[in-house]
Amino acid sequence: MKPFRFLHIADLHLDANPGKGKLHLPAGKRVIVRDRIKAAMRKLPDLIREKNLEAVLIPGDLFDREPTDPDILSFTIDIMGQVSPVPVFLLPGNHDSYIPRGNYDKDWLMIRHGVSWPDNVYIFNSEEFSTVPVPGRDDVTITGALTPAGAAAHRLSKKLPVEPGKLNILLFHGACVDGGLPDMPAADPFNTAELLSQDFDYTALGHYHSFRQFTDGEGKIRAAYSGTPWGQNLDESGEKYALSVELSYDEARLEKLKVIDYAIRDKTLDITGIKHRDALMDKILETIRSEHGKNDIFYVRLKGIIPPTLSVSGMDIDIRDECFHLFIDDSGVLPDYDIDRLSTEGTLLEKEFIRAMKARLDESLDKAGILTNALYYGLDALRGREVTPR
Ligand SMILES: [Mn+2]
Repeated sequence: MKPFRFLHIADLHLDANPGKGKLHLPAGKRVIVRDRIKAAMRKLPDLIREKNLEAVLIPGDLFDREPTDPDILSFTIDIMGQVSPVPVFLLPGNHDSYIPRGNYDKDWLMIRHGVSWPDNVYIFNSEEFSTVPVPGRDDVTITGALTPAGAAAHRLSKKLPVEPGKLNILLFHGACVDGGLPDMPAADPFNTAELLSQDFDYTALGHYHSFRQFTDGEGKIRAAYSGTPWGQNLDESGEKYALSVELSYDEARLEKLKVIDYAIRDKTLDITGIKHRDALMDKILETIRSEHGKNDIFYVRLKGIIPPTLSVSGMDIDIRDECFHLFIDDSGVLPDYDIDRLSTEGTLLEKEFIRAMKARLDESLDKAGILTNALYYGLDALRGREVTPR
């Protein structure tokens, strides 16, 4: 039998607001990241042709939200049409549920926007598992079901039917609850044993945003999370992929495809011993250069003890030739105040403040972390330093 080759791409989260929150991406740069994601989308049809892929499998969260910006929706529909005649199997996720008058309501889209999903796109629209053939490949089936709203039972604890003598693939948007993955209970829970007890040759998983593969007792890859193909938030740092899968009865061969031209880099830097801003700047630039992605977004977490003369907040580093964006998180640094000495030789106010705070620390040891921070905030303020949250 000829192997079946397909693209597994999940959790694209189109129409999200990239860089919001901790990355502090300004509006102008967010537009650029959105454009980079669109450019990656535009390249997909050619990539699929070049790699001779026979189908596209999207197990959920193609869009970040409902309602989606109509222009992004129209753009996405256009791209999926360009993939034709290659079929696209689309499973709505927990971010882009199948709802009446929503992204996947074909009739409504036609009435509302005058565009709708092309014929090569098959959308799973029932909470019951259903199985469909792949056009042109009557030896391959695709099974899928919508993520039920609210807390769900372990639906993979029951064995789902497969068609003997065919390659059977499951699309599933759900949370693997064992194996040290982050707790994301908002979609169908399952555990590794339930997943591997199924008779599917491959399960294309969506929901988690990092790549992970599941191998059975014989060392055969039986399922994978492709992860999101592009990071948009701090918890999506590092390399991201879509998967090119070549599936036969004997094996699933996965190839990680980088489809985006940037990554989010989450770096921690111990700056103990750094004496002034110039040296700190060098150290940060050195970190950026060690990765050297001109389009990359850097989040640099500083930690350690710094001299009281060094104030990190408000520091402006020229990164034009280095990377796309840099945010410095200095919440992990402590100024090297000699508390003992200040408590006897500081200004009258410093001495009084340290005495009062130490008394509180002695009384409430359970709040030592908060009170120590308060002590440092107070000293920062008394010395005219900018007070930034730690
Ligand atoms: Mn999800």
